[in-house]
Amino acid sequence: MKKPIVNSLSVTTVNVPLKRPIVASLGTFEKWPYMLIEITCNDGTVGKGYIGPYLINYTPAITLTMKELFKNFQNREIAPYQFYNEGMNHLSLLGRSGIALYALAGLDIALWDASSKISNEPLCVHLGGTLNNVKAYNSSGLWMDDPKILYDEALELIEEGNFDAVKLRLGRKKIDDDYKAIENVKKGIGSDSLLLSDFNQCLTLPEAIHRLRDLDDQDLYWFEEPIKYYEFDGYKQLRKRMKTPIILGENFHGYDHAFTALKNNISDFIMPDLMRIGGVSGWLKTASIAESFQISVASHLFHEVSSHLMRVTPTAGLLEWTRWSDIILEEPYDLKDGHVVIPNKIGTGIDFNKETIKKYEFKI
Ligand code: SMN
Ligand code: MG
Repeated sequence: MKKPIVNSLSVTTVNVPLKRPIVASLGTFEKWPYMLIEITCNDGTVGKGYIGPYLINYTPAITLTMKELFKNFQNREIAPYQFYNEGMNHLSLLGRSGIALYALAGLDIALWDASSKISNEPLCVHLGGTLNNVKAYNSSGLWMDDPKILYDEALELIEEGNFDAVKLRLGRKKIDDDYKAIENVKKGIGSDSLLLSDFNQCLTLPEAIHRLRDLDDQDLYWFEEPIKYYEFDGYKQLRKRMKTPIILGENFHGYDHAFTALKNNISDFIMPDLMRIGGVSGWLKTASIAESFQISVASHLFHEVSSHLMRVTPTAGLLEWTRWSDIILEEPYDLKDGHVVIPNKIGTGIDFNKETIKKYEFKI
């Protein structure tokens, strides 16, 4: 049976305001860049997807890379997984990571959306799964702010979607301020909720040994990225020393990186990032790798497509949810009892908000 032909690509970049600025050790962000990708096929199907590559000034380079990569797939019958594998081989010449991989991921996400629309089913069903809600945690706040404001914010985050899990950023200069932050957030969320923590790689190994040992009895659900993401030996040491599970993965560039990390036993759980792992195809490979190591998979940002992927991830854990993408979408996904509701629509159900594009389009 013939499949529709992939015709054209459009990439639009927006730089949108955040309701709560991100104050993290990796930087302060008042705005967040999104690249909106649309791929049109000759039957009129339009596959849509987005990536969020952190640094707005690099988006023109990613757009050009995407356009160049797309030439390899243009005028061919749509085949997302085939295109991804060819794309990764092609990228060997540039490096299978960084902005080249982000570009391939953006194309891959839009191609899978188109392919599930052509099959007339939601993405998770197209991938062989079933439609259901996905358990999530609220990651929209609790930044490295003054611990005093965190009680109210924690309450707000729980109430936002009847959540029972939130994530707090840690690694303040003084450990007492981390303790205060934990205490205030715990008061806000109550004893039945999970408290996750994220250090955003801000500690050296000796600092992490001290800080994590001190916080090891705080009943935190996980310690995320305490040290630089590539310090595998350090992660192994921390895992051996701490009771609290260690997680990383948002900085895995591609499934091969995830494989090396798991082979080296460096974490208890992983959290691939849809963009950095290489889109839907990169995620699927990573999910199989995690299954073979019997490691639970959380997600990082991009909750819309990630929620579909969690439905076909055998060791799926918690989905990360934020409000940041609401502004670019025609209809943000609903929340129900701490779960993300995958809409019963064909594809991913992602449609871009034209007003937002008009107002926040980034042009060089
Ligand atoms: C994070 C993600 C994006 C920007 C800042 C911080 C964080 C997370 O590492 O895991 O949500
Ligand atoms: Mg993180």
